[in-house]
Amino acid sequence: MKTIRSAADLAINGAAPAFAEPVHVGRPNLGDRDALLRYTGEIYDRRWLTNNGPLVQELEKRIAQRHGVRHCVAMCNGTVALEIAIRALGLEGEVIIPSYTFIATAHALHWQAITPVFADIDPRTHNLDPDAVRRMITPRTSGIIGVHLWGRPAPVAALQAIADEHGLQLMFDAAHAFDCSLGGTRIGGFGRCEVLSFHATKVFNTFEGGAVLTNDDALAEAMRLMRNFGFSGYDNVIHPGTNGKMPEINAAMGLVNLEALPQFVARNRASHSAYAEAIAGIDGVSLLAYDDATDPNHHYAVLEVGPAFAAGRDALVAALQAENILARKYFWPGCHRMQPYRALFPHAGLMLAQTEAVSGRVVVLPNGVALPPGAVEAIAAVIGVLAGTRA
Ligand code: T4K
Repeated sequence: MKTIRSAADLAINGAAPAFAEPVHVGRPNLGDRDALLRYTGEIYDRRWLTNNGPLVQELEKRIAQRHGVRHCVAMCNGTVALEIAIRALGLEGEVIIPSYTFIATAHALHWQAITPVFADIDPRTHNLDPDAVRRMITPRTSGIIGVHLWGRPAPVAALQAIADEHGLQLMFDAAHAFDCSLGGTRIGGFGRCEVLSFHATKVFNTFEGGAVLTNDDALAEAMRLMRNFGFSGYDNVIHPGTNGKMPEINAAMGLVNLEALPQFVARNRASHSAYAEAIAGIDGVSLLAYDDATDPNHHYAVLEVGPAFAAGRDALVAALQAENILARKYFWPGCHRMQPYRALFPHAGLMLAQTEAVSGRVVVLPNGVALPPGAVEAIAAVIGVLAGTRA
């Protein structure tokens, strides 16, 4: 691989890119190929492909155990899991969420004619600021959806206190937080329920997939009905519903990846430390650190580009992408600046100063088991050259 020491070595200035193949942020973590093929053989032999099959049930059991909750209701993806959880909780009117999240958090509400109301974040954690949440409560507010962004738990106790005080439902979008803990407690049991995503790009994937975790028996029962058209046995529909079922092949992938999860997390942790070390001493950039009370999966390596980095965040992303390092500006520019929310709430930004500031300075760097050798060093070298701190 080329050595990057000065501006002349950069692909934006005409040099060859550092990588011939793209280096992705969301390159899937993949467990044992043969194990997946064995499960596939079993699925063929059983001729049972979906509709609450045995592999889905096994995966649900293991994920519920792992997260210390009574119920895991597996779904076809995280967005449908959010939609079903929102509906099962009876949310309506307005629901407070961060704007600094993946667009699915907002869309899952809007899709059901519920208004997402965006509250600002704490710039230190990138999660909802409880004081900002309080400011957005109106007589139409029915609930709050906290997001455990980057796998860092949202301020669950403060949000629960607000929910209790105002008679609101509280649930969490835990799409990033598989296997993450707060004060020794795994996420899954906070609020009324928590929603996981098992998308290909997540630390733990089932190709596509998701789940709702809850300790509420009645809620779990309602969501099981809702994900299967409301069927209770043959020919008997007792509840409104949709098709949110997870197929068996997805559950097979999940069982395989669950075995390999400790290796995935260990690799993430190691590359996170390597990034921190490699960029230490470069002016104007820092890697988002985790609090001591949290045990994260380290899946997202989140770089913050401050005002002292004269070249600016966007120039850095362009320089990395020219090297075939596909760093991402997650979650720029914030949901409130995307449609339909931009048109619906043209002045939302006035209440979202920290969201606008944070989304303007973040770059998510490639991570995961597919991170190629030399990537961390090459990325740090590009950052160093642009910062002007390396000759
Ligand atoms: N809530 C939150 C907070 C979320 O972050 C998400 C999903 C959800 C809810 C909804 O859960 P799901 O319904 O998705 O289960 C990606 C993912 O599609 C999305 O699942 C994820 N968040 C989001 C953070 O990232 P994009 O639009 O950035 O995807 P895309 O196609 O640009 O892929 C990302 C990178 O990964 C690319 O560089 C390509 C690479 N990649 C992707 C796939 C699918 C691979 O190398 N291999 C692959 O198979 O949204």
